[in-house]
Amino acid sequence: MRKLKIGVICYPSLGGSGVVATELGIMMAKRGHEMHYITSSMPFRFDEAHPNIYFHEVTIEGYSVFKYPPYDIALANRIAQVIESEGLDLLHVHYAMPHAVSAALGKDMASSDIGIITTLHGTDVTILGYDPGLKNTVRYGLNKSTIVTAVSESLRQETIEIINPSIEIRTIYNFIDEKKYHQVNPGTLKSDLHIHPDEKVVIHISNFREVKNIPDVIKGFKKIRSKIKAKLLLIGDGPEKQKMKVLTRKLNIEADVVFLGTRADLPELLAISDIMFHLSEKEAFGLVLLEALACGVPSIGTDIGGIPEVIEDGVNGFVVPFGDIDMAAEKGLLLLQNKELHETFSRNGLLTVKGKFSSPEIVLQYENLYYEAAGEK
Ligand code: GMT
Repeated sequence: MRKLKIGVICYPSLGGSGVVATELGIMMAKRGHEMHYITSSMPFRFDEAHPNIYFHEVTIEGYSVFKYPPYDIALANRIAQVIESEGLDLLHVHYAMPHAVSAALGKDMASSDIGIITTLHGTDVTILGYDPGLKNTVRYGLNKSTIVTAVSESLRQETIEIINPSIEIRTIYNFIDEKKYHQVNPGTLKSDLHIHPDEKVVIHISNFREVKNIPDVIKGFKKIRSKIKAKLLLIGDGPEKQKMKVLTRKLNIEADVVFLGTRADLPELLAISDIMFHLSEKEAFGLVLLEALACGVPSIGTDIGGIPEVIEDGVNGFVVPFGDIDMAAEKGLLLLQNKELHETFSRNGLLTVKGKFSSPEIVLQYENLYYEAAGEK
């Protein structure tokens, strides 16, 4: 089939939706499609040149008449320009707000009839969809799309319940780059971090926002630490970080909690970790859970959103009720103290990634949608 020209709109900075948008773009570009990113800055994975990937910057002047510079309108304007200058076949929008609305507007400005695919990632529905000031706009963006996808079945259902769009929503799971996320040799990393070879390691990776519920991670770890020697690695950065540092001091476990900030060596950090704690209050998918599975690390996650679709309870990890710190610690200890069970879960996790979340399969699902949105199916 002919190769397509696809305009991609996403948040280019670190974040799960940006990771998925850029990984998908890299894989599509390798399949010969032209990927045109229309974003406020260069997406973070594109620091090295990739053939077939182009960047069209959205800029906006801060005129004094604007209380808020209208980024959404500037984005629509740039989308219209790129539709015309590059002869795009379709747009793929990641995260509905404001991208789906800007895409619809840009398409209209260009008097174009190209298809728009909108992929919902999570809080664009599970937080913004509940906001009366935005709900109609989210619904409008979805109804103006040609195809809408959600990254989990749970998000698909919640979108129907909350937004009630007139368009069908299809589930396409997230994926990871298996060439990056697999079991690697961490070298001397464990000792470099001053962790004794006999100490167990619990890891949590997130953007340190309130929905990640990091206090439960720290409190659950404290319960584990009261039974065995262990360290908690907290990876990432965000608004809750300072409060979490205060909490570890208050709980008197600061010697065993290591804040490492944002790191590029996640496969190595996962290689020295025994389990992941991911006890979110909201989570449409949980990309880090998939990264952990691919590196052989079982997770303890909450029964929230799409988490139970990634963690198969009692098979590749454990799912516990949200807020149940005792059970999170208990399940964590079960894995940390039972080598055979840990090995079984770790093996099962690798099979989950190969089966349900295989990147070639998922990229094909998106490619089929691309042809459908371009009117070629
Ligand atoms: O919705 C967000 O909080 C931001 C978004 C992002 O850009 O990282 O995260 C969501 O999308 C990820 C990729 O699809 C999912 O893995 C995350 O579960 C989801 N976050 C939430 O639902 C809180």
